Amino acid sequence: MSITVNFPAEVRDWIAANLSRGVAPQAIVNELVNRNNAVELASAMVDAISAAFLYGTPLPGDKLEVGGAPVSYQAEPLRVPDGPLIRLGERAVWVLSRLQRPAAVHLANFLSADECEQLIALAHPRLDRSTVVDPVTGRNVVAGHRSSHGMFFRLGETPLIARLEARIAELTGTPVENGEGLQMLHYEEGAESTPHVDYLIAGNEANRESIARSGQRMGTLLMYLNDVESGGETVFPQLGWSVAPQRGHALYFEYGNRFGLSDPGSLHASTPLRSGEKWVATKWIRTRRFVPRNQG
Ligand code: PD2
Ligand code: ZN
Repeated sequence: MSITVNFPAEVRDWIAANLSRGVAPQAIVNELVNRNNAVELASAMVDAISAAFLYGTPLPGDKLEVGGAPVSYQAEPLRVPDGPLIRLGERAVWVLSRLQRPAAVHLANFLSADECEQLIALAHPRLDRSTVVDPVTGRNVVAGHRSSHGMFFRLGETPLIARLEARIAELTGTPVENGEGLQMLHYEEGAESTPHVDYLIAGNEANRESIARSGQRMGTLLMYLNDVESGGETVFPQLGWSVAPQRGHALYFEYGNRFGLSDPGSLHASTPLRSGEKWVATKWIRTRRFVPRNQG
């Protein structure tokens, strides 16, 4: 049986702020108990915010259900066509493997060698330290979890970009306009991307605004633009699965389901590059049309 109790906004925001800065959930529960909350209520409040962070759902409102069923993520099948060969316009793309959770497909021949080289040539002069939106100010800052360099193309910026975006839309069964601008990443020796999820956590205002403008991120397509000799693999630590980059290959994985939950099992990283360089193009896909900041 569950009961519904009031959840004051200031308590909710205090818990969210502490979880965001890495305070252990149990320490937050202890502090709430020290402030005269029953341990069951303190645990339920911290669990509710932790679940919102884990599953990328909105923070709870001013009511809290105590003793309800625990949340869990149900994976849904990809909209990617079946079979070992997928025809996307003129292009024949080969399926190397598929995975159920997170729903994923690993592809060969998604891009031609010429397309890979053109993307690299267009991006090279525009590279900068990889950035993310600062949780507090909402401004772009150097990304703590990535030591690569990167840049973004605008949607449909060149005929090549537009052609690739149409191919991605056909593969994923999502509209072109749901895609964020294509991001190019360049890793040099030692560069990595530490474990993270790509969906947005509603623990800060910048992410809440982004989700309100464009919906949550629901899928990521990684396109590998060069052969990598050593290191630089995309790994999924909770699965023990790793994908080695190879020119023209792509990895598509989805982590959003129709109930608005995101899959924490999609946690992934790029291992430190041991030699040479690594070029990747990333397309993040939203549940709705992507509206960049300042264009809402
Ligand atoms: O470069 C990669 O393999 C990689 C791994 C994890 C890129 C990203 N995440 C990303 O751009 O989000
Ligand atoms: Zn990522």
